Amino acid sequence: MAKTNLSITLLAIVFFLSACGPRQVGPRVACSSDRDGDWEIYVMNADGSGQINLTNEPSTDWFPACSPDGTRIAFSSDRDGNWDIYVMTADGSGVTRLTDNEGWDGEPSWSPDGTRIAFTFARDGKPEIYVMNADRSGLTNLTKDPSSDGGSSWAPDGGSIAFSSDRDGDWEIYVMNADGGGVTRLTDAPGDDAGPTWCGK
Ligand SMILES: [Ca+2]
Ligand SMILES: [Ca+2]
Ligand SMILES: [Ca+2]
Ligand SMILES: [Ca+2]
Repeated sequence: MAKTNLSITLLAIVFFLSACGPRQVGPRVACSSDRDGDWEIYVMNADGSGQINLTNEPSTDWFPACSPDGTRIAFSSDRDGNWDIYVMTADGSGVTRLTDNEGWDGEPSWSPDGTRIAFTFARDGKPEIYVMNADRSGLTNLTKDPSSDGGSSWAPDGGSIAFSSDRDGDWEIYVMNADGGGVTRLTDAPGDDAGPTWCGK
């Protein structure tokens, strides 16, 4: 009887703890915040509830990008003394470093099928758009242009990538094939144009 009571008590504790924990309701929002004194990646429910610090690490953690299926989050961090791209599962576990180089790596963007990540890599102060497989293999420079290129955003059909570049003297929006070919300038405005993102499917 004592054993049965203990089991019931344990079950009640587990139920209580699960009921009190953050509840996930539908798609969540990931963001960066320095509310605890340094930048971290947070996630929250779409109504702002259940905010969780996923990185909880004293370095700067920025640029969260959720994989299309919501199971992984790519981000950029200087935790190893240099800005690199990392990926973790959506609960903050299993952090894996994907890049390991002297340059600045940031702004990750997932391919729609979740197999590749485009990002900005500034090797010698000359940012380029690179792509790699999500297992860090197959690193490829897509832009190979002496000007600054950054802010990549993968098209919903996976076939092209929008980005911004100052190659004509000021920042404009461009689109290229996912292999770096077929570069087309979309804007030609005198001011700076940046931060492209795709709307719709
Ligand atoms: Ca941090
Ligand atoms: Ca780096
Ligand atoms: Ca460049
Ligand atoms: Ca412009």
